[in-house]
Amino acid sequence: MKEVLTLALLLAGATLHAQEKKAPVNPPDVVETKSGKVKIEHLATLNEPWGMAWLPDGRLLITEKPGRLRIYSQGKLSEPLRGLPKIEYHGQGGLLDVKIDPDFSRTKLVYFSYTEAADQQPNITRDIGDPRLGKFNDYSDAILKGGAVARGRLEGQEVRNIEVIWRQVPKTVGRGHFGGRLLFAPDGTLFITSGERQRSEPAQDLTSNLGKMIRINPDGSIPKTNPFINKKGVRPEIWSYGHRNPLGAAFNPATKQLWIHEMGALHGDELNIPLAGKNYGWPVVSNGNNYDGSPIPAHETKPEFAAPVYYWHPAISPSGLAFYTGSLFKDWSGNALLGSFNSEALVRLTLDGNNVSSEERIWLQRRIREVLQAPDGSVWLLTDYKDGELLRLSPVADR
Ligand SMILES: [Ca+2]
Repeated sequence: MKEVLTLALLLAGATLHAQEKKAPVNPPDVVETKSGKVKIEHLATLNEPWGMAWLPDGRLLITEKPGRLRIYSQGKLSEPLRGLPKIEYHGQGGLLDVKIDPDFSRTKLVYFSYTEAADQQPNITRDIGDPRLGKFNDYSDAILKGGAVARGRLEGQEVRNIEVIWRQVPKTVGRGHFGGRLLFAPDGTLFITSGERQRSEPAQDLTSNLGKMIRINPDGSIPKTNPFINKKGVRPEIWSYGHRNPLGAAFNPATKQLWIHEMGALHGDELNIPLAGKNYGWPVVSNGNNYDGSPIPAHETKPEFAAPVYYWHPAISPSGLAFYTGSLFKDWSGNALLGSFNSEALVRLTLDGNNVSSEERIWLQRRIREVLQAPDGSVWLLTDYKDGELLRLSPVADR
């Protein structure tokens, strides 16, 4: 009987994993918002697009999770660029974010995050379960792997001289939560969001770099101003810890501070301002519960952990974050824009200092993976599907 139950659970997990979210058939091309009508233009179709970055000449780098990096320019997508390392594409893992060097015009360096398999694979057949993950336990994936960040020179249709500048430690089997967003700070250091690989506890373990905000120099060395640089037994690239799976990071231009959001478990998605050396509480505290329904103490009960500035219950499952600084959307100046899977929306937050004063969910009927402001002030989005979209949002002109 017990074996039957185990098999049933395995099958349930496998079925869930195989269920792909279908892209909507006739999504809207104009939506009504609090600040007028917004036009949605479909620019290109991509296979699970994840991250994008502008090149100085106006072309756009876009990643596809299965392991392709393309350039979108003048209405066309390029063939995949050559030269990328071997990428382990499975579940939430694959080719993730892309950014260009702050000094790109001189260095031609592009940075990308991805999932890599370990050279030596363990002799096991499947992952070990964690009841707290409930239906999100994925027993089908036995590859030992972890997130990595590499850089290389962009030359024509090729990325050359690839060097790996950071790796998640330790590599683990199965599950998701790689994090993987990249963000250059105004001082030239590189922030990386590192998820806790659905293992929870590593987020509090300072000998591991899982469940952390990471800060390194572009060559992979450690900035001397990092909070744990000289602390014995602590990984020096850690900026802040106690994070779950952050998939959005941006600098707030009003305060010059780093903002991130992170996925909660069963609800409790968070908006955080990660300060050097601070502990953000996962998995000890959360404003949500585990997927099996077991409770987690709320942030308010343990003030020793830094609380989120805002949270979502029920969850929106945020991915992608940008602060709007353009002039095309006149009412959006200084607002935080987030993509959302669950609510199939662009989420617009109006801020009052570090507080969220209002929230608007612009229902696009699509799971939004990434948000990027274009040089002309339009807002470009990626959607999270096998046949995902590159979208351009702009205001419908007054008549
Ligand atoms: Ca937290």
